[in-house]
Amino acid sequence: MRLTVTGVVVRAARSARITTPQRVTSLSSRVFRTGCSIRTQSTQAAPQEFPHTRPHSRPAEGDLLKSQKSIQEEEPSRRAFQNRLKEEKANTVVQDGALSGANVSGTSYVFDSISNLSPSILNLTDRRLYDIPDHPICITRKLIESVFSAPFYTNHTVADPVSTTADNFDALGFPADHPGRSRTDTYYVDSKHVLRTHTSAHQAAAFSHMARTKSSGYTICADVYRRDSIDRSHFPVFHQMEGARIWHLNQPENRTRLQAMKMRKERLREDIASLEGHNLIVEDAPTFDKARNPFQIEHDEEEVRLVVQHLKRNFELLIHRIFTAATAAGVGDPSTKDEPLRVRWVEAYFPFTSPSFELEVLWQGEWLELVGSGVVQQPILSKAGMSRSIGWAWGVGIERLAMVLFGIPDIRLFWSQDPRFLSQFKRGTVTKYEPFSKFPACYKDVAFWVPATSPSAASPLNIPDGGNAGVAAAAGGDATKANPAEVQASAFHENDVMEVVRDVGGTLVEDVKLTDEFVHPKSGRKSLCYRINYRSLERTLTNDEVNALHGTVTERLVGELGVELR
Ligand code: FA5
Ligand code: MG
Repeated sequence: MRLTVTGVVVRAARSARITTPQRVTSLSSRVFRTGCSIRTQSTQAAPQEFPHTRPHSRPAEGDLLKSQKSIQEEEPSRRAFQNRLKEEKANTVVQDGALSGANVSGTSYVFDSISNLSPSILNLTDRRLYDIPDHPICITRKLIESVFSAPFYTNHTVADPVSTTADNFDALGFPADHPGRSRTDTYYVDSKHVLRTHTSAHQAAAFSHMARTKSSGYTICADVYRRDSIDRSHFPVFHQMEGARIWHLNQPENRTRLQAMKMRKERLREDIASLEGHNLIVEDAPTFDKARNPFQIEHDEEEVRLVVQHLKRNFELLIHRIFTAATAAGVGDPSTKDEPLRVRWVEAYFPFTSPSFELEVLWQGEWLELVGSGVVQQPILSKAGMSRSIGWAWGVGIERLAMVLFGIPDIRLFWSQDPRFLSQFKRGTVTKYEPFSKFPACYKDVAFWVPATSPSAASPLNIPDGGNAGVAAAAGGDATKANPAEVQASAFHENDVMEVVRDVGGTLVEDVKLTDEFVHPKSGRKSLCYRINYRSLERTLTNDEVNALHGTVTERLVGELGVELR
């Protein structure tokens, strides 16, 4: 079903200003703190830091499995090591005999049997690209904030990448066996802490703050981490922004609850009517399916329809702004620039929203998923002290928007420190990215027999094996993204191969593809062959350099994953 039709044509210009003024400038918002002390601060465009609300130093469950005696023996040296970590260089793995750990964002973590952080990922935890004014990630963040701004929204960022498993999974209703919890998909700092897999990890804290302040909405931007496949649109670190809007129930003493609900629906209608129009082509079917994507028992269906309508129209407005700015900057296929933009809402399933939706956009001939969203689960709002409120939340991938906005073809470029990349972007401005050169690729194959068990699959806490080769979308809650047609032996996970390659090759690897797979007819052993494409974005790699990298990859696959080379 098509709802809105009329194309928008914006003529190409070398550089287009973002069309909306940066309305965040007059924002007067609050900082969220442990306990209740709240710092009020007036800002000039800078969003608020959104710190953790829970203490970090909980005992690791792996330790609880050990005998009391061994804990007594180990405890003093463990504590001394933990103290020492505070003085160590931040974000590097420190080893001391049998103990290892790291200082991440000022907090010391001693690794346990669940930890699976690699040095290369730790090294990326303090880059804060969303805070560098002339960086495309920051420019895109500001553009989103200009649509979701005061007086309805306060805008925040969170620097500390570590989240408790309680915040990242439990508080959001992830079942114990959800594939998103798997060590093959998620980076565990220790058994109780992860590198956040999505910005929804901050929902509980944000909603509690909203309950205290009776505020109506927020955005939170942060870096998120997922063990994933390697190609031009996947990187183990990317950026998300979470947005939420809540309508509280105001019930004056002389009104019944029913009358108050009626007034709130009226307010919702007014809020929808006040949204700016747009002229995208929107496919929006099926909008609701009561069996697959149900209304919540606490909700009034008519009101949910209004909340969803507000969510969808508001997000469409953002997409309209982004694509208008991109087209004006001359980004995209010139042969289709006069055609109206097509977007579609499809059903999705998250443990923390119902009903849930994703928005996809037709970009260069393919449907590209931009955002996951839905009506917030009422128990989450109730737990935060808002049992009588209703609202929506969404989580958008900033790189996905930025690649479209600036025409950036490879996600690795966002991490480049090459001035030929960085000098192309200016705050508040959308410019078409001009590739400075394409350097030659160097392909290397590695073929091996898969072992019967793998390090990631073995977990004393029974954190599930992901079982979804190369698909880490489940770490954001969407379990339907896990691929049931598993091609690997169940104890072996492709993401472990990816992690070794990423750790050795870093941004010098463009992609890794499975090129051959077979099972030996007699022994039943499985063989896999991966093709690794080494290509720098900044220079030509020498043969010796690539051979050395590939040699290290091969050695580590054997040493760490127990594969047998063919
Ligand atoms: C989530 O992460 C949910 N937390 C979103 C959400 C928030 C739903 C609030 C409901 C309410 P998902 O895994 O689909 O969902 O990721 C959200 C968006 O992040 C995607 O639509 C996409 O734009 C982006 N994204 C996901 N994986 C990647 C990736 N590997 N690389 C780049 N962007 C990604
Ligand atoms: Mg998704």
